[in-house]
Amino acid sequence: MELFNIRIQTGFLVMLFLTLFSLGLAQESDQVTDAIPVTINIGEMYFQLEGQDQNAAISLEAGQTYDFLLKNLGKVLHEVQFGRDPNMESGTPHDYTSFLFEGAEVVSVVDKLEVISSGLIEVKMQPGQEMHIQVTLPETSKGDWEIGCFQPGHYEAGMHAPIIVK
Ligand SMILES: [Cu+2]
Repeated sequence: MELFNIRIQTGFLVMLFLTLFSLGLAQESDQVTDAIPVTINIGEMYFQLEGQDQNAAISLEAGQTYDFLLKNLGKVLHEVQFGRDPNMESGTPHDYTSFLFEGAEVVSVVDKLEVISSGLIEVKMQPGQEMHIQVTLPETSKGDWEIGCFQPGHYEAGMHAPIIVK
């Protein structure tokens, strides 16, 4: 099974820390303690916050640090992208053309593996997988965005939700 599949923004890792460390240590880091936790459940064909409808809008604040916990509760592989303006060149939506975390330091944590990257394009998640994405939203990120899945047919089937950054 594919454990961890992340595409980052710039095509290279500005800082690559493939560090094994205990979950206890991870929870003591500033990134986690200062961050606002946001759990996003993922399934066919939705993104859903606790207490909200499927694919309901997600409100965030620029300058704030978030610890997104992504959970694939579905039965199939899903993709997670935070961005806007899907590329329609091929006639069907294929990846966003701009990305919410562009230029931001993104800490991706899966089990005991932590990767620090500049920006983030997509994450692929197998059924049952969970991961954390810790990021401070840039002040320049104010506006309307989306979270979406570009596995074949999923975006068209409605697998995207608005993200409003204030
Ligand atoms: Cu999907």
